[in-house]
Amino acid sequence: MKLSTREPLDLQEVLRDLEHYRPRRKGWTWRTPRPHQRLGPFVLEDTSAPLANSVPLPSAHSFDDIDPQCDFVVTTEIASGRFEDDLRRMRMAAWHGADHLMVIRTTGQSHIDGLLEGTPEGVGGIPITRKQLRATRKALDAIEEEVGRPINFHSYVSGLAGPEMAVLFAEEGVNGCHQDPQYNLLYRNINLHRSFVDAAEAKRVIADGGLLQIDGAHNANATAKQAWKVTPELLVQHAVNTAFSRAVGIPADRIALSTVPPTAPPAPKLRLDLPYAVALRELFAGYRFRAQQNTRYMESDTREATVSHVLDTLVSRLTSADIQSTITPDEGRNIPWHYNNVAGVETARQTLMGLDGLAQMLTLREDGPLREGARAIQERAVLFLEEIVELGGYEAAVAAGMFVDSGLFPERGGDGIRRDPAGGVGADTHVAREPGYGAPVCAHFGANAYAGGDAKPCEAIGGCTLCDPAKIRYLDELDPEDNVARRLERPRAERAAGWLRPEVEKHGDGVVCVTLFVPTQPALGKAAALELARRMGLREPEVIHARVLHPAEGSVFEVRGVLDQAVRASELVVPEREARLPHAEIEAWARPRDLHVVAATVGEDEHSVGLQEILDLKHGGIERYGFRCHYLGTSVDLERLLDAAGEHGARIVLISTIVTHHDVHRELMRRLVSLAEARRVREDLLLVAGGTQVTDELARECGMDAGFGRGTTGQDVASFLVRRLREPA
Ligand code: Z97
Repeated sequence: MKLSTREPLDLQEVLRDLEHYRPRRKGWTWRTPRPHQRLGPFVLEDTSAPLANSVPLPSAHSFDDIDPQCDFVVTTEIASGRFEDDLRRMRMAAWHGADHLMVIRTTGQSHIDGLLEGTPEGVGGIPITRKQLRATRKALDAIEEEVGRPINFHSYVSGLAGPEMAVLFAEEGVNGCHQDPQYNLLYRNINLHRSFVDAAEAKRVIADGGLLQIDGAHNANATAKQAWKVTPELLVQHAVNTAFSRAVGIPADRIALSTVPPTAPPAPKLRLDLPYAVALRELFAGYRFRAQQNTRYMESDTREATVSHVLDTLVSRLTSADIQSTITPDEGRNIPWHYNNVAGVETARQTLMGLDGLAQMLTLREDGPLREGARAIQERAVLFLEEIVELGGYEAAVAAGMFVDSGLFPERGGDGIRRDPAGGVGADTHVAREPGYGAPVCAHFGANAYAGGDAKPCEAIGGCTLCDPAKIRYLDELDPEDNVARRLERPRAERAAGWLRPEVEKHGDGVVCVTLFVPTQPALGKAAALELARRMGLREPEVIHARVLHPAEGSVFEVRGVLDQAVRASELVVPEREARLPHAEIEAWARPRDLHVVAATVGEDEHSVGLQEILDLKHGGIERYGFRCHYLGTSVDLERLLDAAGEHGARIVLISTIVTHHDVHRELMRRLVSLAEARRVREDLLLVAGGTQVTDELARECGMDAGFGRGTTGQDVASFLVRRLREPA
């Protein structure tokens, strides 16, 4: 399957002949570091190989459109509920720099003691099935070719069906997974013995399959009442899972410790988070770190979340991270939408590029509060381990509620999670192996009658599914209604008919979000915002974010609602942008003609940078083609502008108007046109306006000859001028 950058992902093509699809590669891939990389006007230090296709950061327009890629792998977590919609989002995220795509699974799947098949719809994530994994891997194989960088695909192996999931992942080319028996026990109340027995088997498969394993310690941050106080325990949780994983055979560089800076401002974030980050990286040197972003204290303010994420990323850069995992800044509202996944990824890469080369300029102090704080956390972790031993071991500690207790150990809050080692989901389901037990498969933990000697264990059956994929049984769909083919009927019909609807998550869901400021007290303002949204025609309006600006003066609301409208592509008028003329052609025509231009920002507008870029030789403006530019300055009176045009014999008048209060930009354009008419010079002049909110349509509506908005270059303006001036009169 090959993608065209100009075409949407063809889901029919993804689904075609999946039965025979095999992943192109297996195992985890890191980025290729490229220190001292020269890109555009800069030399960058902490970067990796560039992408073949991508969308650069917005400010890149000012820097030759460079799109440096940081040295960390960047994750985004996707949770739409329909895998076919996840795929489109994955493609967008990959273009924005994500190369670790995690899918959250549907609620409750970790309690299902076996595998699911087909492509049912999920809640809060997708059911993980063979078909869903295979289709996703197939799409990602094509997407990684499109962006020119390997993409790691990831989901969860914890849960009751852990070993089965691990085998499925290894068979289908999933590259990374979460696996941590403590997660089962603490957060899903799955039986302790069952969880650890399963974990041994699952970890063995993960080791042989070359998958990267991420642990689950971060969940204590997310669950504890006071997340910054569980830091000693987090070190213990990492130690338990890491030691277990090593004992089973996962190499250190395939073990990633999942870590979250535990606080958010107004907490003194770096003062608390940095010593913890240092303590962790010191104790676990040689392992990989998956730095995740803090969600514990996030509410619904995406701006606030973004600032916390930037600080989290700073902690990563100041210490280390192999993976910078991003959470959408709207996680607190439970609506991770397409563009919020992209926003999370962009926050990470923008921050990391901004911090490029930091380690060459700063070192963390080896004395003072950082060292003392790190040391204190490490000492408390050792005390924690000693107490576990004193209590009689891990089972006893869990039974005593030692974990996820919000006291800063050895203080205790008495609110830890208690589990009965003999209880929980799946209690008594583990069976002791008989002497002589055997399994004719290659990835298997512990005693196996088939292992030993030179032959592979699976030779007894002529190959296991990991050695001979032809043995894999592929089930297509089990449910005639709840499947991807059914769900695609409407999108396919709509696409064929050229209908376009807004969406945030699922094809054509119609969801839009409007921002309103209402000038009254909060409760009344909220009621007004909802009613106004209804009057805009939005169904099921819901306030997803509110922020008081002043208790009496007003609040700002973000309202989500469904816009039940579709437009037909064929009925839309897309203004055609004329291609730029080549530099040489513009110059050959303009230079010999000695054309004068008068230019100014008008009204009371002091924003002159944009206009100067259009004019100045040094910015590649129109002077380079031989236009004789007379720049009159800022806030210039319109009469004076026309006087100057007369004095210089100018054919061309360029005005720039950025300010739009009271529609002053329209007003100025209209007044210029009527003044020129009153002086009977309108026919002799080309009147051109520019500004961030100016469009060609708007300028012409106001009687100007042309308008230019954001992103315009001197070449654009010069192309227009030459085309118009060389037209026969
Ligand atoms: C993450 N941001 O890092 P279920 N196993 C482990 C986990 O941490 C999780 C699951 C399984 C988060 C997203 C939190 N972690 C979610 C070690 C979940 C998921 O299907 O929800 O029971 O398992 O991944």
